[in-house]
Amino acid sequence: MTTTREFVLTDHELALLPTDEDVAFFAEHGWYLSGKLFSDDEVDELAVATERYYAGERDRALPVRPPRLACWTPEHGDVQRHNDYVHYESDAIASVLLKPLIGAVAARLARAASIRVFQSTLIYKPPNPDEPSNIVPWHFDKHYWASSTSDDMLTAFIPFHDCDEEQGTIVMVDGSNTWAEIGFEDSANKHFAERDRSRLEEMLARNAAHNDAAVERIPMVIPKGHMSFHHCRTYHGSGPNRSDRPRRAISLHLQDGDNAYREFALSDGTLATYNHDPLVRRTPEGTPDYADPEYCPTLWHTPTTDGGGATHVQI
Ligand SMILES: O=C(O)CCC(=O)C(=O)O
Repeated sequence: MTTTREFVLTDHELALLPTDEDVAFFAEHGWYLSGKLFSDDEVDELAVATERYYAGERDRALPVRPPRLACWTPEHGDVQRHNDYVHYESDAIASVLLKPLIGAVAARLARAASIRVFQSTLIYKPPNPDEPSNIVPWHFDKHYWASSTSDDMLTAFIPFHDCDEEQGTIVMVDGSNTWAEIGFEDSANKHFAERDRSRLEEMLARNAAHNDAAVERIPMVIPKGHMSFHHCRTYHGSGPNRSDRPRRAISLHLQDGDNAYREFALSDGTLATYNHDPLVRRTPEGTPDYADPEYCPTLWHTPTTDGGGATHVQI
């Protein structure tokens, strides 16, 4: 499935790019609330496409099931839902989600020339204040991405509606992206749902103290069509959904163009892995290729021509 994508922004979109001050803010604080990157119609289209996904519609299936795939199905019941690789499995989702403007915003924030998709996770928090699975404990994403070389990866959290604390919006720990880390342990490489929550709370408190920093929680109040971005070392989490509506969103995880697979040894000598590893094509060196356009399409490539002309990239 090779297509040609044109990387060009309209004047309206150019005005939505982060300013130099926004980029400096992101570097210091580890989060950024964007302008309205999707129209209401685009968000509604995305929501409809995800309803069809939940109803079982797929354009293709993963050829193998990776070991830590998030894959909610109705048999799991009314718990928090996570589904990975939705940009791969559903063309209707991909056609809205993979909007170059999102990549252009991410490229500015990461100070990168190009941005590829790393993962997309469809998320649904049922409206039940007592549902324990709705709580997302404090964590940062680089822990899951130990087999990636980049320290500049980032995530766009994209709700399908206005999203506030009552609905259990994502909450950032301000400035935690700049902290030095202590106490890294192998279990950090596991998804938060598989880890001991009290250990995660304790890890955050210990790391804050080590950095002489307070834990300042910043709930992202996100209007429809806007999205929050966070750096891969920013601690974040989220609370219960106390509203009468489901909290619906996609986390679009992004990698800068330089990111590649690396060997990262865990304490027992085994290598850290990511779900892509059994799926993506191999590099000439025989390692997983995190630039495989099937799974990790290019979302944005900054034009290099002086006149701001469009760049066309085969993906
Ligand atoms: O769903 C949430 O509240 C958190 C999502 C998350 O952890 C992420 O986007 O990296």
